[in-house]
Amino acid sequence: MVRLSRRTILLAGSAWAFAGGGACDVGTQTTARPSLSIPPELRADAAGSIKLDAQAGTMRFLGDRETATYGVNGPYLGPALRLRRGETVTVQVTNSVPENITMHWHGLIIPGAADGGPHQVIAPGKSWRTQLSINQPAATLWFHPHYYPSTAQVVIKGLAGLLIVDDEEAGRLPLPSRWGVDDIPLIIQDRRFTPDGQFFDRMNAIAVTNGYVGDIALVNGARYPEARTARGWIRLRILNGSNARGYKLRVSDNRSFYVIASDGGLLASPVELKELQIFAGERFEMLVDGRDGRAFDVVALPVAQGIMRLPPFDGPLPLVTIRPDGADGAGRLPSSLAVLPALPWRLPPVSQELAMNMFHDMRGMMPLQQAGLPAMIQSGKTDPAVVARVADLIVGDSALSQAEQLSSNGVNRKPFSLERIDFTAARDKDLRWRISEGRDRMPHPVHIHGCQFRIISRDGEPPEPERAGWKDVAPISNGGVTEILLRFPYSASRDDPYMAHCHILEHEDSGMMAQFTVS
Ligand SMILES: [Cu+2]
Repeated sequence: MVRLSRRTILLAGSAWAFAGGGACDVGTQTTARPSLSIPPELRADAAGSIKLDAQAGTMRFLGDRETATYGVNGPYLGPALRLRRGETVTVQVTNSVPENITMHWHGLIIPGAADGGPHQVIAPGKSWRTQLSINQPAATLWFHPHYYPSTAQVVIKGLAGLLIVDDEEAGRLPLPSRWGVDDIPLIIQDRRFTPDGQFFDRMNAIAVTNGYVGDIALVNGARYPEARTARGWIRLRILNGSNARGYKLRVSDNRSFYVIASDGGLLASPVELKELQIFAGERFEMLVDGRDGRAFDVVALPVAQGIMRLPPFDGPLPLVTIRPDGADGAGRLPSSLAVLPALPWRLPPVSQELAMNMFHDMRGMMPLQQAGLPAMIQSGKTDPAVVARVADLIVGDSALSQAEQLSSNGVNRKPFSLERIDFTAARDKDLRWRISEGRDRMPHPVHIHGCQFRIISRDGEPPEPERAGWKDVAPISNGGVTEILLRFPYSASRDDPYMAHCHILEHEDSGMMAQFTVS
């Protein structure tokens, strides 16, 4: 069950135009469709080493126009790293792009020195070698740069990839697991292009307040691609790799799907849903029954946040078509998946508060109000004049100075500083943290490095069943409070601290991040 706040319902109102079955049966259109590209799997070589090269390239996202891009071992996005529990690998990341980056292993439980946070800078032309010892359950994780304060811009250009942990327990389950055949990765991102076909990217007041607002959805780097898959149960490994946008996903013919895993691994048992909300940085794995061989689309429905409801996100938007009409698949849906430790009956006291703050949100909200956006959302009808005015603000509002950018947002009333350790957490101990939001009414998907945690409660209620397993992103919204139970098995020093931050990358790059040591 997805719980709806009063405000969500209010905003949804009559604009909820989704008409149920068949409304998105656009998969049969005859124009040429791009094939879904499947990122190649990359395992450690015989010497236990993996080489990643962040490089510049070009892609054609829009017909014949070339867009300058970044990618890892390719022009856009990267390979799917596959690591096994118990394995230790050496990763060498080379920076062949003309700006500073880092490489962060999002969701991997590793010491601060290997984490690839903002302190582990890889200058252009340089390499960074680190060891990763894998000791956590099978999960769909990902990697992306984490350089402060320009993570957003390099992720927009394409620096991100999947990191999949495999283990014996998950391997014993009969889940679909043939990569690209019945085990399909979907990296969902939104983008906006300039008139000359380049990625739009500007840190103005609209962006640091609302996050990046694209007007095109890409899946694995293509617009509305299609995939031929095995006929049978199809596993979709979904990464919301968007800078800011959250999605409410549905399958086009209204068939149920079964969520089997959250950020950090398998759930206890599958969760049957018709709709799944996925915030920036989150991953879910789901199984869809494709035994009938009928094509279906994964569709994005409008979300509560007004600016994220601009066209084409103002109605059901098909993201990708899956045609399960190949050879018979072998996977199936087990009734139970993994043993998740029960939350302790007696919870530890709250040892850390993390309040997400927006110091100048009115600077980014007022112009939208003046442009008539909230009124349009309330009316439930898309008004081209309002859409044009808001689009003018998104692209036309001038960039903030760096000083303005870095002081726009914060955690616990302070904008991020690389020089200040914000707090210390105890190692190897159950900890309870309380994450909250001010009065800005923005969703903030909060990511904590160095651990996988469990959500104790969200606004006083238990988490949705699909968020009751291992998580590394805790969404908070509508002035809410989320409590989490976490444990750090490794240390993080003053030189290599862990980060706790909002995964809206424009918030992260404008101060909504804190750093902490573990000892
Ligand atoms: Cu945020």
